Amino acid sequence: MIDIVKISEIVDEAARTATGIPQFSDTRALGVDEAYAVQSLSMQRRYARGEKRIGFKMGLTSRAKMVQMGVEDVIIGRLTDEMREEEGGIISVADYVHPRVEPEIAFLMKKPLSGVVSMLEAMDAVGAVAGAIEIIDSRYNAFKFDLGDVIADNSSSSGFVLGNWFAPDTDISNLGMVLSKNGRAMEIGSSAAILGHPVRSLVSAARMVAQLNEELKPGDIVLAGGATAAFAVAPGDSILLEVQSLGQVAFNVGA
Ligand code: 0L1
Ligand code: MG
Repeated sequence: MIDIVKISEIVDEAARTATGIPQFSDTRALGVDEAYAVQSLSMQRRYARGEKRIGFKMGLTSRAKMVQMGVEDVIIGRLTDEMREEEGGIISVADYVHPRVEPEIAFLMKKPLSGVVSMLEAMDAVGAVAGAIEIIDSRYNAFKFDLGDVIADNSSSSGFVLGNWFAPDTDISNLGMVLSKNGRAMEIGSSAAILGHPVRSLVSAARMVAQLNEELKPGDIVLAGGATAAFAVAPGDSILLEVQSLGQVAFNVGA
């Protein structure tokens, strides 16, 4: 029988110490429900150490990533206060196993939201929107995992940087996004690549938190998912995201 508690300890310790581990699917693949149970237990360990739950991230939100993983639905992970990195600051790669960055749209919730909701109901619960850079980091060696592995590993949730908040009625349906490294554009995309409209990702988040017996609360941050492929960062890199209508988000990478 699979030991959910033991696996949650292993993924939590890998995240805490930024140490790569073998994927569990090499020996016994985790089902989706088992993987979310592992994620919940590993998050309980973080909360017990004093980290605060501050929201959620959505993953596999682009068609390309779904096809790559052979899945039909998005995945969800939890955000804590310790994952937030300072805009304009320096992140330390020592805090990550092998960090990658991707351009995102973030929502700041002003009302509770959970269950099956429409896009209009979802937007009515949003207090502000922002450009954001997610710093994903799989704890699995060589970034290799199956669906159960990645869900168990908090859906690669590891760090994020937020830009300035803008009014919730800002049109975010099709915003140009350019993610650059050291002054060179590495990924160019549109917010429309996030499930066709980033608010669809918030609708999915509401459905999925309800399945986890949670809800989106006022003050929660929701990262809607990557608009392009992610790329690796290394010490010395300067990362800049420019989002049409939402300004810039930047940080530097240190040892
Ligand atoms: O945020 C994401 O879409 C990443 C989800 C997990 C897959 C990965 O780490 O690439
Ligand atoms: Mg992401």
